[in-house]
Amino acid sequence: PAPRTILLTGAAGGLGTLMRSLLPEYGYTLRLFDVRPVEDAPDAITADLTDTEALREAVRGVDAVLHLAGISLEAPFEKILRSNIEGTYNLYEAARREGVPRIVFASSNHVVGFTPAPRAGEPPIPIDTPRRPDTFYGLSKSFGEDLAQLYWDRHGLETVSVRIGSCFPEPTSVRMLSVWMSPADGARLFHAALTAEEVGHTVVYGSSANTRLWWDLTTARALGYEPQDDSEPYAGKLIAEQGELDPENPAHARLGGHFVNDPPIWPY
Ligand code: NAI
Ligand code: 15L
Repeated sequence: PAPRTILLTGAAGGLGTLMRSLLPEYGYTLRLFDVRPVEDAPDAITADLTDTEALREAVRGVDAVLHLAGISLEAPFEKILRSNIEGTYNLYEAARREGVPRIVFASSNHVVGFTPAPRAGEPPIPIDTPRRPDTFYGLSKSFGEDLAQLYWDRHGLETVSVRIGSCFPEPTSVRMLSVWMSPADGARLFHAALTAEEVGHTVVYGSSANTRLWWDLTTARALGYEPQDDSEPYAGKLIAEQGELDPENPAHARLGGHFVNDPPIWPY
């Protein structure tokens, strides 16, 4: 049967807020979870991913989890370890114990962030390209994908890991023209990931059907995802303001953009 009741973790965040407004149209009832209070949602569960009891209760009886909670940018390793690595483990363990059959995991393009972006005429980056995390953040998402594989192989808990590009209302950089996922396409993709049959552990890139797309959407389309949007209408204005991407600039030349060379915020 199609999943109906979904636990949405990270419900107070940017993507969580977008999905709170878009996913109910697909017929889902959302249970909300975040360490921060969720605006206008008095029933939301306010708890940390380290709170294993709260997680057990939160997942009890749901048909699936859309796991968006976590640190969404680079941060000191200790923080990433707690929220993204241990936090995601705690969620999977709660789901396994409560018999939740499927998790849709918000992975990230930063799992493969050091991969050179394809130049014009080169083929898109395949989903099985070697992982090259660009940050501790990307490394934590790589861990999440492996955790998902383990829980599928050992416990039959299914996951779709979505390596999201940039999901914001509009693209705001020239790089984002290549990696943008419109919120409406995000909801389409999460819906496909929640409802496709027999996904085992499937890894997909998450973006719209951008003219300048850098990666291959075959595995996403195989779930039934049909993107409707393209960043191209934003190209003229963004390129006029920011210039074309410079292949000599590492922050332009690799999938992860500025994540690949932002100044380290951790002490070496
Ligand atoms: P965000 O930072 O706006 O939201 C993340 C939410 O998770 C926040 O509301 C935060 O309070 C919550 N959270 C963080 N640590 C927590 C913990 N220990 N326990 C409970 N809740 C915790 O990020 P955004 O943009 O909404 O992203 C959502 C997810 O999608 C993140 O996992 C992010 O890594 C991933 N993602 C997002 C992309 C995007 O374009 N928005 C791109 C690639 C991945
Ligand atoms: C991510 O993983 C971040 O969570 C998001 O805030 C964006 O920076 C996005 O990647 C991106 O690569 O643009």
